[in-house]
Amino acid sequence: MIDLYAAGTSNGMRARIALEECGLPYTYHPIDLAKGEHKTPQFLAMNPFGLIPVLKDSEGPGGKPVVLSQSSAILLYCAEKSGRHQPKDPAARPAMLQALMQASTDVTPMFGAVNTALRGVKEPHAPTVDAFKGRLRSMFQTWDGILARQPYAAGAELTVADLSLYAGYWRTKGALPDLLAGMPALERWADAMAARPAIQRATRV
Ligand SMILES: N[C@@H](CCC(=O)N[C@@H](CS)C(=O)NCC(=O)O)C(=O)O
Repeated sequence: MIDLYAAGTSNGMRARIALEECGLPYTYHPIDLAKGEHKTPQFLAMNPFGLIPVLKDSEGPGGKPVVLSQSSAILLYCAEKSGRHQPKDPAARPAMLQALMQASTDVTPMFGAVNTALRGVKEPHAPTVDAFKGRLRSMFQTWDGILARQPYAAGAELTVADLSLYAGYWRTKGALPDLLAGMPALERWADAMAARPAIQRATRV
């Protein structure tokens, strides 16, 4: 049995997309961040950093229970458990890891920086907001160029890197759609991702 404790953020969505795309049955436990449900003693016992998402699997490797945080760790865990969304050819794995890390550790935190600078403070500092927005837009522009040359984030096949990137794209599209204007290849890729039944189930929040 798998339980996912998450919210409708980019990192939370990454974990949810992972479970849906990997076809792993799970129970979703929405965590209300505004109410501080991620700071309760019960939650901190699962993740002492007090951050979502957290996955609990009662039947991990060797039949042993697993408690796992970090959305990209959850993504890779689901891919390994299901055998899905990792390149068959080991030679394609470095490109997958590179694309995965860019999406997870560059795009999503930069979205978080924009969000914090824009909405997390009483009086947003316009030059800071613009600088973070510029960096985020530039990352998506680079992805637009990459996706104009190849169908998926890491090359010819859909991998966990696409699932990670889509979580960041989905969150940005919802909050800052103007930032993604004029990126036709990225949009084509995102439309194809959004049409996937597993993605539709995950993003139905
Ligand atoms: N690197 C972590 C980041 C987790 C994270 O920052 N989670 C956010 C939501 S996207 C959170 O729980 N924020 C609540 C808080 O900061 O109090 C991951 O990929 O899971």
